[in-house]
Amino acid sequence: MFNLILFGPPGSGKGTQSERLISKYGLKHLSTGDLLRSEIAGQTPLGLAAKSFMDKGQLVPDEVVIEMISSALDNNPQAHGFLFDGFPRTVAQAEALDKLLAQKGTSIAVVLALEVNEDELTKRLLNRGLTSGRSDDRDEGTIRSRHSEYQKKTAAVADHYKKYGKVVFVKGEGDIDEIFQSLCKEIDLRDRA
Ligand code: B4P
Repeated sequence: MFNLILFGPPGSGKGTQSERLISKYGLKHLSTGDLLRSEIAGQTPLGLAAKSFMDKGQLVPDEVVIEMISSALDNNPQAHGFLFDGFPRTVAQAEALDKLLAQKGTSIAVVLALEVNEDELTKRLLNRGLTSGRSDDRDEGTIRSRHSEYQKKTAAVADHYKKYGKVVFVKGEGDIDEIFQSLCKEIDLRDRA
């Protein structure tokens, strides 16, 4: 089983590159952002609770997203591997993920961290907000809050996996196909058996 985390700040290209990577490598895509938006669309109690955090650019509480990922892992026993997109976003989430994977006799093979400067991130998200219908992409203040949540709570996740030598930084600016090739190169360097 080959499990990877696609890591990076909001707007760094995680969702964009995940689509391509899952199709090339046959991994099961687990995006907590997508899972939460689907709960919101279904107007479930979880979705309604999550929306109030997401609209403010804040992280949804750890216990909510950890439970979602735990169910998703249990519901996909046939998967050859998972691509985690937008998860883990706190050290507590990372520790919970490591434990869940260990219970299944597997672990994270690599964390691919996309690097993009903040002005470019803001530009991309405002641009996506013009067409996506996502309330968290429309307002520059909310986007800045998302960056600040990232700096305060999420950046430390890279340090957590650095301890195990699992983090590789990849330039996330420029041509989408070239970034994809850089990510593939890192995956192909690792044993995917
Ligand atoms: P997510 O859905 O994970 O969204 P994101 O980080 O904003 O987007 P992503 O990084 O995937 O976007 P992409 O670059 O592909 O999270 C949304 C919210 O959900 C969070 O703020 C939080 O509230 C909540 N949440 C999710 N997971 C959570 C967790 N684990 N714990 C707690 N809360 C959680 O796309 C951005 C734009 O850039 C697109 O328009 C794309 O076309 C463009 N783009 C991509 N690559 C480009 C390139 N190379 N050049 C130019 N444009 C590019």
